[in-house]
Amino acid sequence: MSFARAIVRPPCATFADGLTAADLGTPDLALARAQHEAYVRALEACGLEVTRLPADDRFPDSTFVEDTAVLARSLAVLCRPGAPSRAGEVEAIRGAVEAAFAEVVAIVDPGTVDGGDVCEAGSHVFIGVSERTNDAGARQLAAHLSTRGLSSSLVDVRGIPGLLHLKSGIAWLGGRTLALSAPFAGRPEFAGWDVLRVPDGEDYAANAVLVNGRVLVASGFPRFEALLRSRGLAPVPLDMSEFRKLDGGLSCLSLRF
Ligand code: CIR
Repeated sequence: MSFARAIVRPPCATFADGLTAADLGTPDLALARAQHEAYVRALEACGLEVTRLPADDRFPDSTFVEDTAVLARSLAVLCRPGAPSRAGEVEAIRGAVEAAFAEVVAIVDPGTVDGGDVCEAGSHVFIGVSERTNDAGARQLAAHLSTRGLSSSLVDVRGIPGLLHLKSGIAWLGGRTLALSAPFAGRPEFAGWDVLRVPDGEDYAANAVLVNGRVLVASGFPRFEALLRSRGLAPVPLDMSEFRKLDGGLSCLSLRF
């Protein structure tokens, strides 16, 4: 799976009011914007054409665009975020998604889906059932994906301390390889996959993104980086400190397609 394009939205003036359960302090907006810019440059260095949407002060979490849509093959699925404060972000992204995809469908009531719960792994998609993505939403998404020949399976991630979304703890690294953080290691949902276990204490790094042969990964996790290298993968470390303060990972800053 290679990517040609990405959609991003820089952190807005109200960014520090975003939802968080992390106890890491208040994010610094100027630093977040600089980190976001470095992230965009990394996507461009991987060959992607990046559409930068304008910052949107109405929605503090609007820089986490990944949660608003699932882009799989030629299909775009608009999500229905589980957090009420984020509901309006979907309308705000709709135009950009419709400009790029001929077919756009949507998750509807009573379903809720956050894109951060959706992990594409080749022709299979893992869908997390979380505090944000409910069973109805996961099943609607699975039905939409099946129309594109994508199989899917549900992974219950509720009750895992400190974990917001499925992709906060797992990443697809190409082929049959998955990076799994401790809470996911050994779970039957991943039987038969080649597992790269994220070292203890480096769980945050699990939210890595494979982009055209390179792996964007949060900086500061040397053992995970070394593991990636040992598998012939090229890590691109990026400072995510300000996004982490809002429970945000690296994947959630872009929609890639
Ligand atoms: C939220 O709680 O919704 C945001 N503060 C963070 C969203 C992070 N999204 C993601 O990891 N996909």
